[in-house]
Amino acid sequence: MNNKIYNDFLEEGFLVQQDVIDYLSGFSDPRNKAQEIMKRLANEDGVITLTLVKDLTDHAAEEAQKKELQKSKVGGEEYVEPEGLVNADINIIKDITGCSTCRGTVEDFANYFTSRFEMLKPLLKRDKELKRTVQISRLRKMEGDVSFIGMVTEIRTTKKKKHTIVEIEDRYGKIPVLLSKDKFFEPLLLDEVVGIVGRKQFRKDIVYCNKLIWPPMKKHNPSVSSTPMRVAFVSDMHVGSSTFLEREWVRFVKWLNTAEGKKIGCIVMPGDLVDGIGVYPNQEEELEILDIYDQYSEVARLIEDIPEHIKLVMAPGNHDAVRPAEPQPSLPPEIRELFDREILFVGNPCTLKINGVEILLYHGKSFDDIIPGIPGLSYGNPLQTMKEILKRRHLAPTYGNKTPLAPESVDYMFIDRIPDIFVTGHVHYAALEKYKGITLINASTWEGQTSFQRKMSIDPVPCKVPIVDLATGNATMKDFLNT
Ligand code: D5M
Ligand code: FE
Ligand code: ZN
Repeated sequence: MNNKIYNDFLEEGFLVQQDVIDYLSGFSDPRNKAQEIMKRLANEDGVITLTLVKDLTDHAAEEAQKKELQKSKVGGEEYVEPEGLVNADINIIKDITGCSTCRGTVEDFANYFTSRFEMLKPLLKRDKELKRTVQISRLRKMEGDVSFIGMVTEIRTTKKKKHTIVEIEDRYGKIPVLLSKDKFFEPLLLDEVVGIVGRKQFRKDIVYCNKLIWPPMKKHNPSVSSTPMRVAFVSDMHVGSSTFLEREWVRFVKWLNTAEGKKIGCIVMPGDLVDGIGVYPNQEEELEILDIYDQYSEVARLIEDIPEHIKLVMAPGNHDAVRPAEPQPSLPPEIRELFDREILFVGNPCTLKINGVEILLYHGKSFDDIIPGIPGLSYGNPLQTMKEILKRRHLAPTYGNKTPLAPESVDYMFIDRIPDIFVTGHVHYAALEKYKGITLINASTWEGQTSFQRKMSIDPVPCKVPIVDLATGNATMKDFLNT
């Protein structure tokens, strides 16, 4: 039976993990259940994971139960939730917290890169020009048109003619690929996985590239909440920093207590809650609070007056008290216990659903590698960097430069699901845009310019709050700096 279910998925073009097959075997009619799931996942790309399947099966059961309950409440009439003060229904879809298996061994690294490669391969294979790819080790004996998939392990420029040569590697081989300076090629990042279409001469150990291929990305059809729900995004508070903007923060919390503000049902905080200790040299000169626990206790005090019904989701960033290697797990118990209200602590990155609307949150540390790696990107235009991330289906394409990565056996930084909302922080900017059906957000900061940022010419845009109405998909930005 298990093989049959597996083949059913394969026939429809889905790659499925073994634990999904095991899970489905527990249903009375597993093949039927599998068909039902495939129908609902028609727009899904990548590997079908157990979390995804469980989410679908649980959600369907929950919806049916809710409908029944609502019918009984209002005698068969359609039930409408009252506006305001509604509770957000939050589901975690993907999060490393509690699932880390890596010990940093050589084997872990090998598995990690294989996972990155294997996850991207089926997405790239959807492009018709990559239908007949070959393993790189077989290229040596080939000539004429060739196509293959591999990881960029080196980028260099030829001395005289200034062409670009990239080394492309798969599990079994490696080959240089020439990108002629006379042709336009979109920039490549080190360690990213990409498709190559080119020409090869017999016995010449180089491929002349005609085209680089990234996973296709069609326009996304975003989900909306069936009940009123607004979510605010608040990043990079940096509590403890001497430039923390407390007056503006208090203004924001006061607004949350107005009739308009109370329509917010959830605040998502994608990292750098505190400024931390020893994050960069001589940081203590810029700190108001010198103890990490005291910094979190101060966060707890600052959120005290946020209305009770507003759910808070907190993820860590590179200044927070968890391992710096991404994916980062959620804040540890000794920090959590400093908060006396209920908070949903999640990892970084994290995929979650709020009232059925899928949000990918990522603090954004990899911006520090992507921005210098791609000509034209800048700290003042984070949304462009987010588009480059989506294009590569990877939150941190370059390994081990400024972005520390933990070699987990499954690549948590791979974007297997296109979110409805993609939110980042880190660059202390505020921006909002709809892109291919996805709401892109960079969620500002509550820290004024530091001397480090002055040296780096980083001009923060603080105290802005992006707000998304999940029922309509409308997104706005509220300013608490100049009001
Ligand atoms: O990051 C605050 C700002 O500083 C943000 O714009 C990124 C930038 N930043 C942080 N670290 C680096 C490095 N190593 N190189 C270049 N730019 C950087 P925060 O994470 O809040 O300190
Ligand atoms: Fe920050
Ligand atoms: Zn940061």
